[in-house]
Amino acid sequence: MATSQEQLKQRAAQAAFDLVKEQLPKQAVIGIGTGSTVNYFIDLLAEIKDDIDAAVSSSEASTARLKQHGIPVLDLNAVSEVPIYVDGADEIDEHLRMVKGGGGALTREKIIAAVADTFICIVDSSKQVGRLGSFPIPVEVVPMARSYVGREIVKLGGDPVWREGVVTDNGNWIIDVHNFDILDPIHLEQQLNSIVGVVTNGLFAQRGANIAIVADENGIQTIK
Ligand code: ABF
Repeated sequence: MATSQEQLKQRAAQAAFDLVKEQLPKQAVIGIGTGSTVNYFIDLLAEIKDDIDAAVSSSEASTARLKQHGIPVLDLNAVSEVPIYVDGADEIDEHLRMVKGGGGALTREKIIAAVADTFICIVDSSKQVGRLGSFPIPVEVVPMARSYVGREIVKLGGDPVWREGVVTDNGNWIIDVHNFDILDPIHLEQQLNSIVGVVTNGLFAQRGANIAIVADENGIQTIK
């Protein structure tokens, strides 16, 4: 019987857990992303909670799950080093550049990724793409700038759709941008960042993952 996507997510999370158990320094602070694949990782992390100091978290949802397991969650401002950050993605290419933010947590995810020494991305193989952008690029915006940012995105060749009804953990709104033809993800990430009113965009290309753990039918691919 075919392996379900949920089983593949669990498989990726297990592989990341095995790697973290081996490589995370004792009593370190670990960075935790957001999403269903990360949730499997959080549930596994509980097994070694006595060996870690605490976590820093990319969303209220992940914070709640960590605390349910009795794992302390610190404010990032109280932490000077995050050796490892574990997070999922909506798309990842061969250069370990990603599209993230389908879950709406892109800003805090990108902040912890910036601080972390090693970003381990855990995905099922359906997330692997040759070119980023089939998944609409999430852009977190200050609410008052939504229409202006939308107009600027059209000038860049994208089709902006307001994720109506969604407010991020930071109190902002999200625009999902369809149909970008992304030849240079780093350049587009920089262009989106420079639009006044944009808080964060979901292209993680300037700072991609260091390691991708990809679960497929045959097992695990670890890409560096
Ligand atoms: C998160 O991982 C988000 O950036 C992205 O949307 C999500 C993927 O979620 P899932 O693991 O549930 O597919 O970091």
